[in-house]
Amino acid sequence: MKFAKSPAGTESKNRSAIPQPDKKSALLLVHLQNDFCPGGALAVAGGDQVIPVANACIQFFSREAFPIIATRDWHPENHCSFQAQGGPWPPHCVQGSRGSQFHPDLKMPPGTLIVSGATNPKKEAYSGFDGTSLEDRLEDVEAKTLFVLGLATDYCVKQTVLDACQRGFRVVVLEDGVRGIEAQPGDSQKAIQDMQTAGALIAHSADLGI
Ligand code: VGL
Ligand code: ZN
Repeated sequence: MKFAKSPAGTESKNRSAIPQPDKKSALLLVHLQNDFCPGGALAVAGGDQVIPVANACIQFFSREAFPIIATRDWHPENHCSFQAQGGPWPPHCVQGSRGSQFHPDLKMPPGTLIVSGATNPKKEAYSGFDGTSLEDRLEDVEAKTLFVLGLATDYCVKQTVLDACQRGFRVVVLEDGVRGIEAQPGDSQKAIQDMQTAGALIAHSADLGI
């Protein structure tokens, strides 16, 4: 296995051995949808800033023909997480709406596997594994290592990463490719720590030579 050099000053716990993508890797893009970007219904500050990072990773994985999977938050209009139903969130990512579409600058190649989540009106599901075919898709492509980026750090990225760690995947979170909702200041940093504690490696896209 090759190891990437970290840029000076970025070394920290778990940063010592960032694996490089190989054919047993998958790129997992979490919720790069309009509603989580500025102007969207549940906008994450700087959410659109992860799109260039995603595109660089996509280019790398496509060139090598390594698998790319995009999850999308895909709610029915009466989803229990919406305030009208007593939930915490404004309506967002309603199936088929403009807000539910992937960000227009995202260069998603043909062949990207799309996994839709949180489709049951009665159940919130932050993890991409919850009630979806994500684990089967990852088995199909024989992925062992997941490179994860997307929105939002403190909800769906975190839960997806924790579930992936629990399922035995090696997980690399690309820190420059995630942004959080920050319902409470510090939530994103705490989420990064929780993911690291669960065994995820925290890296920067530059660590991959991307
Ligand atoms: C998300 C809140 C509600 C997320 C989705 O993608 O992190 N957060 N729905
Ligand atoms: Zn949602």
